[in-house]
Order: sequence, then C-alpha cells, then structure tokens
Amino acid sequence: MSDPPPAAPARDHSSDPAHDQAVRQELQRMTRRSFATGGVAALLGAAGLGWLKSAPPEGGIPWPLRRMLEFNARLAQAVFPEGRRAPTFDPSQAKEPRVNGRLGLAPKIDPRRWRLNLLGPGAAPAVERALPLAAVRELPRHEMVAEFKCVEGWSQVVQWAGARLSDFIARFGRDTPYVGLATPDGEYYVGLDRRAAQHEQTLLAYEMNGRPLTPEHGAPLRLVCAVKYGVKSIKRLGAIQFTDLRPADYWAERGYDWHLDH
Ligand SMILES: Nc1nc2c(c(=O)[nH]1)N[C@H]1C(S)=C(S)[C@@H](COP(=O)(O)O)O[C@H]1N2
Ligand SMILES: [Mo]
Repeated sequence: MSDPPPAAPARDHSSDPAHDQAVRQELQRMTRRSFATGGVAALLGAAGLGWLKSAPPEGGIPWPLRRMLEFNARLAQAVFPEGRRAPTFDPSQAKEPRVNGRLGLAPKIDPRRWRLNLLGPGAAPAVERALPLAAVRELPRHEMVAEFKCVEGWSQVVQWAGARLSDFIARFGRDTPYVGLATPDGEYYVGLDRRAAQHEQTLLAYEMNGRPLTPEHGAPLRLVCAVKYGVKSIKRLGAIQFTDLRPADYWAERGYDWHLDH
C-alpha cells in the first residue's frame, strides 16, 4: 500500500479565517431551522468560535457548551429508549437523497488504493491494519430501507447495502465504549457510542439504491446509522478507532448534541 492516509484526529483550523467563515456559514445554514442546540451555535461569532476552541476542554468538549449539550443528550435519550429500531420502508419508496456535506471529500482518491485504517488507542494513534474494501464485502451483506434525516429538516427514504458495523467490530475491532470514524484526510470525523455502533441498523455501506456509492455520497465506503441524524453517517470512511474515550465529533465541536438520536 502506498501513501497511507493520516490517522486523522481532529485538526485545528482555528487560525484559518477562510475556514471560520465557512463554519459560520454552515452554522447559519444549519441553525435557520434551529433544532435543539441551534441557539448556542447561532450565538457564536468568529471570535466566539476561536475562544471556545481554546477554552480548556473537559471530556473533549469546551466547557461553555457542556451543560447545554448534556441537557440535549438527556432529552434525546428520554425520547428514544434503548433497543429501538428505526422504521423501515418498502424499496419502492427509496429515492436518491440530495448531496449534503462535502467535508473530507475534496481530495481525489483511487478506489483501488483506498484502505480503511484501523487505528490503535490514544490521541495520536498508529495504523494497526489497513483493510481493503474486500474485507468489508466478505462480511454478511445486509440491506436496509430507512429514512435518512438531516438536522436541517429534510429527510429521504433510501435503500442501503453493506456490512453491519457490529459484524465488522466482531471480526476486526474491539468492543469498546466508543467508536471514532474519520475521512482519509481527517477533515470530517464522528463519534458513536457502543449502542449506536452495535445497532443492527448501523451499516458500513457500499451501495445506495442498488448501485455502488457515488463519490459525492461517500464511495467507496460510508457509515449509515439509521437511529441517528445524517450528520453521523460519515461519507468516505478512511479511519476507524475503537476507544474508551469519547471521540472528537465535528458537529459536536460546533455546538450540536453529541448523540444526535432522532
Ligand atoms: N465526509 C462527510 N460525511 C458527511 C458529511 C460531510 O460533510 N462530510 N455531512 C453529513 C451530513 S450533515 C449529512 S445530512 C449526510 C448527507 O449524506 P448524503 O450527501 O449522502 O445525502 O452526510 C453526512 N456525512
Ligand atoms: Mo445533515
């Protein structure tokens, strides 16, 4: 394998004005429909974001956001009990979802050289294994037709095919409290708790609506977590980490609830 992608923990863009501008626009876009924590995000100007990022984190979350996020997490958990499944639909109802979010999709990648990096523990993890797509395809294939919901207010019934993340963990991973996932370039990253990671409706998907994933929908491999908002369904996976510590999460760092159950 050549040029292994970086291990991809959160990158610090706080000194990049263009990035701050992009984040502000994204926050404005996302908070227009203002669910749960939108109010917090809307209050943050560029200076606010910089300050929050440099505030001493407590459990990985800048402390000014913690109480609000914990409140929202409690709400989400109260509404959606353990063991619930997302509703499923007939495949005839499935349609192409819009392309939403391109963080981490910019670099050109060669699907034949693509690998899913299994990271060791810690904040600067080593790549322990680099798996080709075939390793995921060899796991039992599951199809799922579920509603794909974005926090911005749209949703779409989509048919997915792939391997269960739980099967992947049993074969290649470790049963840890959390799983962290990142794009090959580390631009986008999400964290899942064990319940979401082990959920039967959480797939490492390689097909959408009966065809291989297109690049803009996350080829060659993406996550689809039907019990969470679309934010968690990271496209173009590059790295995965099994960890005892709650992983960094791109949108949680910007004011959204870490769990994002729907
Ligand atoms: N790599 C990456 N994955 C991502 C995002 C992103 O910006 N980059 N956006 C997320 C969001 S907010 C949504 S709603 C879904 C949208 O998936 P789609 O473009 O396949 O509809 O992807 C999620 N996964
Ligand atoms: Mo989204």
